Amino acid sequence: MRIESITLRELEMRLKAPFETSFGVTQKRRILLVEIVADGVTGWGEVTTTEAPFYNYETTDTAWQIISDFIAPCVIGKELSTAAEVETLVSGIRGHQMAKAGVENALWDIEAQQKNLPLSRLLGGTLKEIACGVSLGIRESPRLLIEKVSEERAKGYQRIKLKIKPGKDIEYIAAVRNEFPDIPLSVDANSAYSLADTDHLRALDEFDLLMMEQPLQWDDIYSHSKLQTRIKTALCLDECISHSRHAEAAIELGGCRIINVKLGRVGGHTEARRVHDICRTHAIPVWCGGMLESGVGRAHNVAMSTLPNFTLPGDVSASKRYWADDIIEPEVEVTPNGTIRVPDAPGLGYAVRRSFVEHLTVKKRNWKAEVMVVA
Ligand code: OSB
Ligand code: MG
Repeated sequence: MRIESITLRELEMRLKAPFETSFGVTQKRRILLVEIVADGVTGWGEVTTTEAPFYNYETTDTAWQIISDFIAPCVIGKELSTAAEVETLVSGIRGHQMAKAGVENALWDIEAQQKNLPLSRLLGGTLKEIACGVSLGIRESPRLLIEKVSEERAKGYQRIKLKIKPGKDIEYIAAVRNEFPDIPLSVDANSAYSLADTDHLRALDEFDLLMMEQPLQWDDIYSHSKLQTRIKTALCLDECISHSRHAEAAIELGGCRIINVKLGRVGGHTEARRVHDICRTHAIPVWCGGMLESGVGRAHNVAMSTLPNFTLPGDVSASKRYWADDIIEPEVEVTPNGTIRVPDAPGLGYAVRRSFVEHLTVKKRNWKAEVMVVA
């Protein structure tokens, strides 16, 4: 595939409801989409950065800059035989996985269309339906949280993940567990605690949680390995895992028993598959995390979640939970059993609503390859 054109857009999209984590409240999303044309075929990728550097160090603005000044110029006009090959073109850029993933994933969409395969199949996915859970933001009271959990359970979601932070943890989890004694339940602290809180975190052991996600510092695998020896609940790493070498280190150190794979956080489908494979070799289950994505990112998550070691319900849920109108059609829908049916059309398997995307676009930049003159 010869990369003929790259278009970077920033979209402004408003979540239906504010989402609160230990690092803050989000409602207005600034989403970057990457549209690439190669050999006349169009592919789409999403940059899954947050607006501020509170999840990891990337932001919507840093990704715009890294793609504009470094990634697009070194990719435009290049000839690749597979999407995975783009990795070598951008390997000199340290970090900035989310910026790289937006570009790489658009190329995977193109490769799948060129090979007339659904992206899930091209990636090696086998599942026809994926299991869905939901991630619930922090609420004002345990009572309001219980109401939200009931609502999501009624829709069929198979696992409920509750965001926690100091002061909004034990009391909330105890209340939900008391109301729903048997549901699969997990918590996500987004790095709001430290090892000094070990006794406090151990108090969560009694609630039979499926896992505790990323309680400690965002870049500290070693402290998680110490915590894991001191609590019974399985730790799951999210923020700490930026690539497959981190996954290997975390597993060897005993820093987690489960890994959350996010396409953006690890740099795209190629590296996500490596993380998946390493975990599979070590019998560490994985699941697909979410970053409040638009339909484009969501569709990529659906494809990735079909790989065989995605054995736990992910945070990939219906478009309607986030957006009044999503930018893809059909929108991502969840069955009454709490699953998403994997599309079987070539590529992403969902169509991008181009005129709606244009309507939401607040900023746009394009790169075009020089026209090749055939003598
Ligand atoms: O830690 O999984 C996280 C959203 C933004 C940043 C980090 C996280 C999240 C979520 C939301 O949990 C998951 C979703 O997209 O529903
Ligand atoms: Mg998380």
